[in-house]
Amino acid sequence: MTTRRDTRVGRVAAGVTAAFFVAGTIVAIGSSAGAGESRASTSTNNGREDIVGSAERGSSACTVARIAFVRDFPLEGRSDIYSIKPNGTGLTKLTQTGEAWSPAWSPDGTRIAYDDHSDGDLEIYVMDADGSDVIQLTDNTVPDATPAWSPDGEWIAFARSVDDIPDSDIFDIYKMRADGSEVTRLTDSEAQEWTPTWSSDSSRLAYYSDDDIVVMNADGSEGATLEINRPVNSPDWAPSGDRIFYVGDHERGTEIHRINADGTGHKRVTRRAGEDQSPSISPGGRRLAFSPDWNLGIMRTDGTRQKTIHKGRGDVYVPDWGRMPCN
Ligand SMILES: [Ca+2]
Ligand SMILES: [Ca+2]
Ligand SMILES: [Ca+2]
Repeated sequence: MTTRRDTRVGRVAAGVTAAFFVAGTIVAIGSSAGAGESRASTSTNNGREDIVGSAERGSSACTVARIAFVRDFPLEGRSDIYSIKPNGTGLTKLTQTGEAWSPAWSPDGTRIAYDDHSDGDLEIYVMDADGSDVIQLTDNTVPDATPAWSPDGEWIAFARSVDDIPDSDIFDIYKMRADGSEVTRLTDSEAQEWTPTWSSDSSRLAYYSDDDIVVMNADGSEGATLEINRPVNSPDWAPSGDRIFYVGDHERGTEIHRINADGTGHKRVTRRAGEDQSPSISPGGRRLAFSPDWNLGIMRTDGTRQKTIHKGRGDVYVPDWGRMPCN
């Protein structure tokens, strides 16, 4: 099975941009917050980890948990990035282009990297956590997608399609400095490779490669495919324990799994008919955000206490759990 994220990358890579762009232009008139905004949950429990202070990370800095995600309107061909508190309140629309995807928090929680199709191919941008001060990092005619900020703040890994062939799905993994300089190619293969994710010490990367997950050093060396007996996608490297969470295809939908970065210790996390997509581990490491049936959910990393925190018009994709400095 192909995930809809895969489909979208493929669609963009295929250059099917006319309808996409026209639709985006039309709906831009009504690009303010959709009807779903008013439906944010009023739940106020689970606040303990939402304000993460020194207990979990050895830091005295006050931070507040925040989940960025994409809301996609497939019939309108429009997608924007929002953020929300893990208790389902405080929904905020961050982008207005209708072409944004793949939010990725900076480790200090002040910035969000993302990809956007506004200039005719995908480019990587960064914005402040409130959506202001947008800076474009890549500028070319090939797709640049799925950024991931290294935990040390130095690098942004991403995927780039290396040729101008409109229907090419050949993406490789790159990295660049967080200011867009020092673009460095890390892989060179015929595979579709995207959605890189960093190890907590910023020394290694895992990424999707043709329905597998590959782990390599952050300089591109020693790439090794994890032996997993099913098609997989959407790896997310947990901040502790050297574990990688990912999505596996099953007969009755998709499930979230985890495995150690050395390929040992596999464990299935979800057991639910329907789609469970896009795991993103909380900075504290105890919970994860995910997309159950295209809504926004959270649960503990052992699969318990599953809860849908946001439903709205459109479909939810690619949540990224970050933490913002307290004001
Ligand atoms: Ca580009
Ligand atoms: Ca461009
Ligand atoms: Ca499932």
